[in-house]
Formats: sequence, C-alpha cells, structure tokens
Amino acid sequence: MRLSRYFLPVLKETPGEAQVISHQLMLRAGMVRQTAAGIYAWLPLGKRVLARIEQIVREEQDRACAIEVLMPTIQSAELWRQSGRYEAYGPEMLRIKDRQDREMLFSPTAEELFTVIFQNGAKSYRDLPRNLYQIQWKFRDEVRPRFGVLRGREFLMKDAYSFDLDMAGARHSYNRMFIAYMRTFARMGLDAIPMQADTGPIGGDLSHEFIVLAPTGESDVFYHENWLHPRDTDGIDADDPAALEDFIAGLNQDYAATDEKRDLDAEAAAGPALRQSKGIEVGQVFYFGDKYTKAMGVSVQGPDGAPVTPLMGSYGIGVSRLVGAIIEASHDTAGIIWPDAVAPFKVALINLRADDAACSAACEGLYAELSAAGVEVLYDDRDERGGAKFATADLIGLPWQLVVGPKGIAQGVVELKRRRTGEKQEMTVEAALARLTA
Ligand code: P5A
Repeated sequence: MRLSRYFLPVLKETPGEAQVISHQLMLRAGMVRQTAAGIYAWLPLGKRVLARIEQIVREEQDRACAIEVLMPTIQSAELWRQSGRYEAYGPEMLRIKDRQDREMLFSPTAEELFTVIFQNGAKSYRDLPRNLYQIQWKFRDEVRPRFGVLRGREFLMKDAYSFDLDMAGARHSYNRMFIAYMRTFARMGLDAIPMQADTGPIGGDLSHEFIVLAPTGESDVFYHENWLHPRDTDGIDADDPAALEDFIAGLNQDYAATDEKRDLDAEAAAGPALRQSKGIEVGQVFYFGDKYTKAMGVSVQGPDGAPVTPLMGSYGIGVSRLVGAIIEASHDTAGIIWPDAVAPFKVALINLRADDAACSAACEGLYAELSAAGVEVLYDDRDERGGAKFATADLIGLPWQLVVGPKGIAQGVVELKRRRTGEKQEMTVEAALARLTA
C-alpha cells in the first residue's frame, strides 16, 4: 500500500477526550474515530488489526472443533422472554421497536438464539457434542462507556456455545475452550491469566476470566507470582479429556482470582508470592448446565430413547477490546509497538527523498519485490520531511522500518530498524530483502 493513496488520518496532538494510552494512540494513529458515545468507526489501519485478531481467534476456535456461524444482531424480544432474560437484563439492553410495533433488541450476547438454532438442527444424542461460534457485533448500553474500544457500547465479540449430553462431556468442552483461549492470547503476544470469576447476567456456577495485566485495567485482580511466567500449551492433546483436566488442575494450583471471587485462605497460603494489580478482561468462559436448554424446553433423544436436556457453556472473547488491550501492553513514548502476529502491515518502507530519482527507483524496486514475496508493506512515498515520516512510522508501530536515503542508495545500502528494540542495522538491499522475506 502506498501511503500517498491510503487513508491514514494521523493526529499530531493527543486528543483531550482520551484518558488511557491505547485510546490516545488509536485516535492519533488514525485507527478509529468515535461517532457517538462508545461507538466507533474503524478506519483502514484499525480495520486491518481487527481482521488480524479475528483471524487468530477463528483459527484457534476451528482448531478446538468449534464451528463458525453468523447470527443476526437484531433479535426479537419474544426469544428473550422464553429464558426470562428480556426483563432481567435491564437497561444495558438496547430495545428497539419496528414499524409494526414489535419489540426487538440489539443482541448483547446470544445464548437464547444459539439454543433455539441448535434445537432446530439437533434431534438425537448423535448430534452432540457440538460447539457453534460467531464473530459478531454486540451492543450493551453501558452506564459508563470509556477508554475507547476497551469499554464500548458497540463492540466485536467472538461468542461460542457448547452443547453436551453429560457433565463429563460439558467439562471437556469447557476445558477445550480454556486451552484454546490460552493459545489464542499467547499468539497475540499477550500474557492473559485465567482467573476464577463471577458469572453475572450469563449465569451458572463455573467461570474464568482471562485477564491481561495493565495499570489502566478496570478489574482488580489477585494472583500468585508464578503467573508472571507464560505457560506452554504446545504439548497438550486437547482431544484427551484426562490430559486436559490434569493440565488445568495443575494451573489452578497457582491462585488467581478477580476481586468478586477472592479467597483469603488461598491468598494467605500464597504468602509473599501474592500479587495484586489491575487487569483488562479479554475473555470469559462460563459453564451453566441446563439454565437455557431447560427454560427453553430443549431436548434431544438419548441413546435409550428418553429425552436428554443438553448441558451448555458459553465462551466470549472481546475482539475489539483486544485491539486496545494489546496497545496497553505494547507501546512506548513514540507510539504503538505491534506484535508481529497482529501488525496491520509488516514493514514501513520509508523513502527519505521522494524527489530523488535514484532513491525513489530503489524504493519502487523494494516495494515490488516485497509485495511479490507476500510481505505486507506500507510504502511512505509522500513528499514529506524524513522527520515526519519517522514519527508516523513510530506512531503506527509496524514491526520493521526499512529506510531508504540517497546517500545509502549510492552505495547500495539501506537501514533496517526493528520498532520494538529500536535496533538499527545498515545492510545491502539484498540482505534487507532476505531478512524481511525469510
Ligand atoms: C460469553 C459469550 C458473555 O457475554 N455470552 C456469550 C458470554 N460474556 S462476557 O464476559 O459478558 O463478554 C465476553 C467478552 O466481551 C468483551 N466485552 C466488551 N468489550 C468491549 N466493550 C464492552 N462494553 C464489553 N463487554 C464485554 C470482554 O472481553 C468479555 O470478556
């Protein structure tokens, strides 16, 4: 992509409305614009990051045998009356009337809809277990939308719903998502700690929140210092219920809980290893058994012919919140530092003299070769000062900066800078290409 033809409205000044660093940087880097309280337009750079995150989430859901669907955002009040949540959900639910005066709503979550869609397609015990998921916009009319996309009113969520015949199966489904979440967040360069949590309006008696530690987080969290070392999930066979159960039981030996679920005995046992901090909840998993299937009269035919009420869990990831959470965890005074896996482009190609024929020719060559090799490049071909280009590149935080100037090009060399470390290296054009396409 050529910057001269892109849509990247960067801001020089930090907007006064933004209190936390991720919100400030997302506005300054031209990723989002607020269009109403807690509602954001996603501009090209932000959209690319969102798509990157979505794709990692999707790959790990697919790997965990969940099946992707897409449900409508607008749902009927009737559906929600069946579970009793239409009244119970309260003012966070955005209620709408259509022209026939029918009561509708913008989905804040989708347990009810997935339950009836599942019932519609599953008749016998052979149709279980199943886990269906979607990546879809949600709306919650939060009292205090704030911190940009971290607490929006409209936000993108991955929500999955599992259906099992018995408790052992349901537990395995829960554990499978648990591991999928650890893998998902690790791939994004995040250390997300699973913590025992309250269930709130979703219900049920078993739940974990996945928390990224950050001083700007809204949750108060308590955990054993062992959690400061990332856990390796590579060798775990998620198809083996016993192996998964053992692994998670092992994890649970290290205390970690949100403030609603504090266990003072466990904290005393952790002694000086106990840590307290603020955190951002990037995902939450729930087991609630037959809460919805029973209320909504769902059953399938069991092996002996008798009806069985499926047991459910639901599993959420804050996809749009993750964009802010990753920035909270990875930035410096100059701007964002994208982890490679979620970066909107891999390389900023910086032409220091767009008015110099040799310099521009070298840049065009590099741009063509990198693009042909499948490397995503944002080519700053604008007629601007070098200083402004460096500042923009640091602000938008692409992992690599490839700097091309007339003096270097006369000797066949360019400079490659790693955004995260600031480390710069002069090398030949060929060496830079080899490095970036490796
Ligand atoms: C699980 C999936 C649920 O709604 N039902 C379907 C369950 N869980 S949850 O914890 O309430 O939400 C899931 C994740 O969505 C993100 N999230 C938000 N992100 C941005 N702005 C908000 N206002 C917001 N509310 C929730 C969180 O990451 C949460 O873990």
